[in-house]
This record gives sequence, C-alpha cells and structure tokens, in this order.
Amino acid sequence: MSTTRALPTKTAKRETTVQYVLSRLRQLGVKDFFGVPGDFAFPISDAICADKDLRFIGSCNELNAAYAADGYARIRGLAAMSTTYGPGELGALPGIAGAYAEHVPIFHITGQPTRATQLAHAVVHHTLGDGEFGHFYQMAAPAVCARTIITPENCVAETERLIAAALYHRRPVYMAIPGDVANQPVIAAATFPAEQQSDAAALEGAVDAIVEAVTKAETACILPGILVARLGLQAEVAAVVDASGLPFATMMMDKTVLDESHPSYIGMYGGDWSDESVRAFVEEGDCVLEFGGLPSDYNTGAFTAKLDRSKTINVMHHRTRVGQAWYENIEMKDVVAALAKRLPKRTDICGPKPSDLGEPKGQGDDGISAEALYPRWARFLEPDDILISESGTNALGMISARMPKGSTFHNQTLWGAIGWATPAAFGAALAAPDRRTILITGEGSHQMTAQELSQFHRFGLKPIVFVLNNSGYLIERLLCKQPDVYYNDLAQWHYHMLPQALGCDGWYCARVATCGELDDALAKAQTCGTGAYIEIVTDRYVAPPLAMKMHESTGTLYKK
Ligand SMILES: Cc1ncc(C[n+]2csc(CCOP(=O)(O)OP(=O)(O)O)c2C)c(N)n1
Repeated sequence: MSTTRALPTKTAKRETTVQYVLSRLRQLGVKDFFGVPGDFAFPISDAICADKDLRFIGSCNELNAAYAADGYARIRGLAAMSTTYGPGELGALPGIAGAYAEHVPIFHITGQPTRATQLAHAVVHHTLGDGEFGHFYQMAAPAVCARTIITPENCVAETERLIAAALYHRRPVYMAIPGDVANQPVIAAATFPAEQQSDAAALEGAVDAIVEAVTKAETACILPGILVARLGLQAEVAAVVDASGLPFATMMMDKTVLDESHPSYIGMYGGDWSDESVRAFVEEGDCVLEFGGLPSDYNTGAFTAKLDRSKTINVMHHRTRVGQAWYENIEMKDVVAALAKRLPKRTDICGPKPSDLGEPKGQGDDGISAEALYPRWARFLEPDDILISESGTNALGMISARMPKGSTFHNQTLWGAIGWATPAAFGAALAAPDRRTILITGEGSHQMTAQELSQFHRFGLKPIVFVLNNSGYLIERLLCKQPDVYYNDLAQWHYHMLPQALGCDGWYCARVATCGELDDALAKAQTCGTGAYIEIVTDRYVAPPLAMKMHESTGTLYKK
C-alpha cells in the first residue's frame, strides 16, 4: 500500500456518506472489512456487500475482528473494520487499543442509531438505557488518534482528516455513522490535509550531525525499529545499511524489520538478554543509530540495556534526536533518504556473527524439551513465511531463531494481549494468501480466541498452526511468586480436535508428545497441502533460555 494519500474521489455523482468512506479506503488499498453485522450497522455492511471490489469478512466476535484487522494491517499497511453500536464497538475496543500501542492503523467504522432517535433520548437496545448516545464515542477516545461522528456536511472533510491522521500517526481512527446519515448524499466541501513536509533547515542539521557522529565513531551500529516496517521504509533503511556498511541488530519488538539473512545482521539486542557478543558490540561502541527505537521493558531486556544517550541517535517518525539535540518537524523517510546518500561507507567496522538455535536435540520416544522444540521450529521456517508468535514462552524462544530470507516475525510485544495471535494470523493470511502463514500460540492464549480458526477454512486459507500445550500459563508461572498456584492452571481441551469441530474439513491434525512424533508431524505439515494443526505437549516447565532469563529478571522488570 502506498503511504501517500490517493487523490480524493470526485463527489459530483453524489455518493452517499458511507459510499464515500468506502471508496476512499478502497483507493488506499483496503479490500476487506472485518466485523460483525448488527442492525445499527446494516447500512455500512450493505454498502460493503454492494461494492464488488470489497469484501465483508464476518468474524466470530468483534475482538477477533479487531485482532484480524491488526494482523492484516501489519502486512498491508492499513485495515478496516465495521461494528454495530454499543456492545459491538466495545467488543473491539481492547483490540483497537492494542493497535494504538503498536502503531497499527485500523479504520474502525461503527453504525449508530439515527439522529432522530438520539435527539429524542429514546431508550433503545445497545444503550445503557439512560438516553445518552455519546458514551461510546467518549470511550473510544484514548484508543484512537482521531475520531468523528459523520454528517452529510462533514463527511468528506472528516474522512480525509481521519485518513490523514491514521497515516500520520500510524494508529487507529474511529468513525461513527448514524443510521439515517449513512445513506444520505455527501455535501462536499472540504479542504484536504497536505502531506507532511520536512523542515529543510532542521533536516539538513540533523543529517549533518548524524554523518559527523558516524564518521567520527570507531565502531557504530544500527538498530532499526518497528516504525520502519509500519512506515513501509524497509528497503530505504536497508539502503542506509548497505551504504554505510554498518552492522545492525534488532530489539525484540523490531525482529525482522530488516531481513535477518542480510550479511550485516548481528542478532537480537536487548541489554543483558542479548548474546554477550552483541551486547558488548552495541553498548561499548561509539555510536548507535536507532530508527524509531522504543526503550520498553521487553525491548531493553527488562531495562538492563545500557545505551548512553550522548552516543545514541534516534530517527523518529516526525523528529530526530542526535545525542542531546532534538531536530523537530522532519520526516523519517527524508532523513533515511539523505543518509543513504551521505553516510560514508565503513568497511572497517565488523560486528559479531549472529547465533542461531543450533541442532535440534532429542529423537524417537524422547519427550519434547526446549532444546528439541525451538531448533526444530526454526528449521521448519522457509523464505517468505509469515510467523505470528503469541505472547508467552514461545515468543521468547522464537525471538532467537534466525529467520529465513523474506520471512517476517510478528508479535504483540508492547500491548501483549494473549488471544491476539490466532485472529491476527487469520488477518495476515488473508492479506497475503500467497505466503505461508505459521501461527505459534500457547494453549492458554489460544483458549481466548480459538474459534477464529474456522475463518481460515471459510476463506480457503491453509495456515500451519502450532499449539504449545504445557498444562497452563507457563510464562506466568515464571513471573509470579508461587509457580504452581492454581490460577495458572487451565481446563484441558482436546486441542487437536478443534479444527474438526470448527469446520476445518480436510486439515492435517495431530497431537504429539515425543520428538519422533513431532518430526513426523512437521514433515506432514510441510507437504500435506491443507491447513495443518499440531498440538505439542511438553512438560509443565519446558521453557527456552530467554524465558528463564526473564524469570531471573523480575527485579528489574517490575522495579524501575
Ligand atoms: C488479555 C490478557 N489477559 C491476561 C494476560 C496475562 N498473561 C500473560 S501471558 C499469560 C499466559 C500465557 O499462557 P500460554 O498461552 O499457555 O503460553 P505459555 O507461556 O504457557 O507457553 C497470561 C494469562 C495477558 N497478557 N493478556
């Protein structure tokens, strides 16, 4: 999807308000609208279904729709969803909040009762019964970067304002359309927000300062952050890596922002959670050039990262910091383009070689240990795969896997809502049906949103799903004071039977508890040509090394 605004549609043929909104989203590359219909939203759903270029993607519930939209936007750059008033839109709210935290733009449209109903303060379904209709608009506020209630008069201007805000902030927006307004023609009178331009003097100052810092440094490295992917600037930042010859590492939230098969990649950086060679190279160098770095708990190895502010540069979306100096009103894309042209090529700086998970351990009837599981998963990955990794122990294992060329790793590192990954994998698969989508989730997380599996089959998608069944909330066991406390236990489901019950006819399904069974299942999943679903049973405390490091880091994780 282009990051620039497409030209506005001419409104001479007097489109309805909802048609205008849909046509603008279509021009921006959105083809699919996730959601659940409802009477107050019928005009929106009807208009989507009446448009031959758009699809209504019915979800099992609104939370799943929001997560699916999130997964879709991570691949395509923008997503849209539609809900009904009150319970519908509020169901989506936690998913929208997660998208806000993680800079994922979702256009959330909700249908409201008619303006006459609202003016009469009528007591109608989906309300609190108090005759007030503004509550849910208020509740949306902190989870979106812009919101509006549409009228025929404001439709064009407000749609453009919301689109501009979603792209400027890379965050969700909220639009409510009253039932009577939806099918009224727009009364077009709008100014279109101009695309943000960098301040030329500030841009030159920042780029001069960065070139000087990198030129003077004896050793230096690049840390490309998640915003690079959200802005679609991967190729441009890769050009900076190539032009400068600098090694690069990524923090946890940023994994695969640049290709891990690139010769300049040195591995994951996260303070004391990194390989010692990477930690020393990044922290003891003279200059760290970050692109949209976020010093969050998990990115910094539970706040153990020691990045001297005077030696770091952070090129943010709309501003840049070089040491202690801020350069305002400059766009990341412009700084990146200038750096690719102006940074000197450093052939004298060599970083450590990235580690990988090594040879898988175990065979035959051996139980499935962490040393057996994670290297096998890493080897299973192929070029261009989309890997959706749920919060939980699996993510802390897979973060250390070296990803093949063109493959991307997705995790909700900051918001960390369990249940996100299953619908997000569906959204990602729908966004890129030609790529292989692999979902890895813990069974506790999967219990939250497992019904969305049914959508893969419904829309002809063939994911490979791994459910890690370790009899409870392992990551919580490793974080809390009494690991065996019963609140970390779960109802035991027959997970491998879920696809069958949920209508995923013809899928390859297996439950494996030994290395031999796992090898067999991996081979079948690779070749079966259908969706695949593998429940992997391990002992309760089987955890990858990074999860054990996290277990040992609770002091710094919670006591900053
Ligand atoms: C919506 C939500 N509720 C609760 C939590 C707290 N939480 C974090 S991880 C976790 C357990 C994950 O367990 P599971 O998916 O089985 O993975 P495991 O760590 O056992 O491999 C919970 C309950 C959360 N992050 N999000």
